[in-house]
Amino acid sequence: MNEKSARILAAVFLLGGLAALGISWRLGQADAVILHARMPEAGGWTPADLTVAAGQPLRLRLTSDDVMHGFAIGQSDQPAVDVEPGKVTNLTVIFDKPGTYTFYCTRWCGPNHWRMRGAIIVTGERVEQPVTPPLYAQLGLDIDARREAQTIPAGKPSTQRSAEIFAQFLLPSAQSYLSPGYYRSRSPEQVWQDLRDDPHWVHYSDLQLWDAVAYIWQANTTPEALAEARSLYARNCAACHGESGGGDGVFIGGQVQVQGEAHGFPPGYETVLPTDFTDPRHLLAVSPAHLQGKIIRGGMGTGMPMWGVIFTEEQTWALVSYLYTFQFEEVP
Ligand code: HEC
Ligand SMILES: [Cu+2]
Repeated sequence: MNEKSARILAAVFLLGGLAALGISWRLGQADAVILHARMPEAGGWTPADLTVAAGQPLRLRLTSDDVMHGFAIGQSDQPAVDVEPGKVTNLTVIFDKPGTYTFYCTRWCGPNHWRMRGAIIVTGERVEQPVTPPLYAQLGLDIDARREAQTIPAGKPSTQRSAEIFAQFLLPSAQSYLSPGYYRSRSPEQVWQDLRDDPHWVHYSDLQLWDAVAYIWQANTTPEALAEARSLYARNCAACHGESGGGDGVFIGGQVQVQGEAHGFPPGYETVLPTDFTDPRHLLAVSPAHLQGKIIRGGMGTGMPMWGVIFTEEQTWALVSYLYTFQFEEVP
């Protein structure tokens, strides 16, 4: 309903003697927050912090002062809405749980688009929840250490190739290789080495063992998770890491420029390029726990954004599985 017809409706109610309804409608408009979107260089979201009580509606009137932006709330089911220049998008959201939620821009509005974030502080009685640290922290992994695989496959490992090798996984001796605890804490290269050192697998060739590594990866994901992650990747990661994972996304030219400046260095100084996920020496040397840790925490000044406040834990694991599709032949 547009504003004009709402006003007319309210007037009609007033005439009908329902004054109270008209007043409450007016209050409803008055407590709406006007949220302006601007490119990060021009200030990002204004205001950048919003506060609302749990269970209370937060009424937003979203508008853009420059280009097309998008609005979404991290770790919520709220679908993203477009924020168009010169237009107002009304949105009402209600949070049941107190806490701090991150809202962010969903349209690639410029090279610093991913910096366009704000916070919604939801007040209320907090139920103390035990916090489980992410797996990389539990394992004490240094996710900033450079790693390089010494052993890489001669070709792309495939889960399609050999029925014989997969029959092995039905044997009790191979079951522990399929457990999430094992899979998540080891790099593909370490898994390969474990199999190579296992007397049960001694008759298999190096490439067959890589196929087994791919099988372990596939057993720890689902086609649905990969499909969700593919779209998350296309929307949130491809602009830097590249559509096909090569680290050559369309925003890289601009990003390298802003990198140094953002940290007070001259342009082009201290730049880190996005990881090339198609490089087996790199991706096969890092475990799912490492990749998830990087996604959650971000790159500490390297330009890799922090996604922990945006995605759910399931979504981060799905993204991790998806990244290995740049190394392993995909599930048909
Ligand atoms: C603004 C550019 C940018 C975007 C967007 C971006 N990244 Fe990155 N990413 C980087 C840069 C730069 C690095 C390398 C520096 C580093 O490792 O900290 C990196 C590194 C990583 C690493 C670390 C790899 C390793 O082995 O240490 C992972 C994993 C990763 N990105 C995943 C993602 C995912 C998943 C998304 C989307 C949800 C994403 N990135 C979006 C720039 C970006
Ligand atoms: Cu934007």
